[in-house]
Formats: sequence, structure tokens, C-alpha cells
Amino acid sequence: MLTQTELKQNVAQAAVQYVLPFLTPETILGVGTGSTVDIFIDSLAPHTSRFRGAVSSSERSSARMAALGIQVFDLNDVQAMPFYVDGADEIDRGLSMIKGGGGALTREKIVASVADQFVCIVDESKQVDHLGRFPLPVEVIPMARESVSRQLAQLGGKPSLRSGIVTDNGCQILDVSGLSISQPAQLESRINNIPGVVSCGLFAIAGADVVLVSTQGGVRQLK
Ligand code: ABF
Repeated sequence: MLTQTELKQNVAQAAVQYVLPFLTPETILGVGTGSTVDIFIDSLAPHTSRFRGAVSSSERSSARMAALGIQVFDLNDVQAMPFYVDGADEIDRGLSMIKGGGGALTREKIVASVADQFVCIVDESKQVDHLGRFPLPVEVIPMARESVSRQLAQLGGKPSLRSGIVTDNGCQILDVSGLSISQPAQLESRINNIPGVVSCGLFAIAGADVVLVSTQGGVRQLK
């Protein structure tokens, strides 16, 4: 029986093998945030001569990559990336995701939007039929926290402030439980339009393009 760490190691290594054939000395990769991505970064490190560097979705990932000799670029200096590799908290059959458990949802969504292909790396525990068991993270401008909370409650959610967290963008995060997410893209758009919302952890308007799922029987590629 593989442990969750072993499952994460397998899918992180599979992701390196997935991108490796496409790398050139000019390639810049988009890199996400989280414990599975940490292992992806560690697995990528021996191959630094095969690509130019990376754009990071968090200070956490930037520090890990810099420590391993991967050059980290500012997104403003990058026009294109073939891949964005990142984890997820939940992913459904339509490859829509809930992300943001690690607090980096806004930069994750920004970097993913520039890459040609979002490669999601998850262990099988993240696959769900319907999104929403995991509380939906919503990044908010601090002065709008209560006004956004009231509007999320009107949508049927139960928002709670993630204590002690200030994001890399200087904002706060509300974790919203109790939402019934039958139409993820519509809800994402609705929440995005609440004044004071910076971004929400629904990745449905633009979901993953490819998913590598780590199972007891090996790593499976979906789509
Ligand atoms: C990141 O991956 C976050 O959006 C998400 O919270 C995290 C979960 O992945 P892991 O379980 O690997 O930490 O992209």
C-alpha cells in the first residue's frame, strides 16, 4: 500500500517525465504551490540544464527553486510558457478544480493563465464527483472582508477568515464552506464580480488541460 507521500512522489516524477521531452534551453516553466509541487520542484532540480528557469506562484515555491539552482523569473519578463504544473485541493471529472488551500490561489491563477497547458498533479484523494467538500478559498482586500462575507453568505456559503494569514499580495483569505457548486464556472464568475474579491479558488472558467493522477496502481493521465 503506497502512502500519500509515495503517491505524491510518483505523480511529481511523472510530471517531470511528462515535460522533459519538450524542454529547450529557452524554456520557462510555470510552477505552482503545495506539497506535491514541492516534490515536483525537487525532482526537476537535477534537470536545470535542460530549461532556462521558472515563473513561480508563491514565495514558498520561489525560495525552494532558488535554493535548488532553478532561476526564478518575474512574470512581467515572460511572454510564454509551455506548461504550468500545479496541484489542487479537489478536481472533478470536467477538470474543474478547487485550489488555494495553500493560500497562493491568485498567483496560481495568474501564472496558469499565461501557460499553454495546465498540468495538474494530484493523488487520487483529490478526485471528486462534485466540488465543494473542501471549503472554497476566496482572496479578499482586507477592507472588504465583511462586505464580501455578507455576499458569500447570501450565496449560501459559510465564510470564515483564515486566521493569521496575509497572502503574498497583502490580502486575506475567506474559506467558504456549505456552497453547493453545481455550476462551477458560473459560481466562479459570480464570486469574481463581488467588489473586494481578488480571486476565488474555483478554477473552472479555465480548468486543467491535463491531469496526472497518482493511484495505488500507478500514475494515470486524464485528457
Ligand atoms: C496548490 O496545491 C493549492 O492550490 C492547493 O491548495 C495545493 C494542494 O496541493 P497539495 O495537496 O499537493 O499540497 O496548488
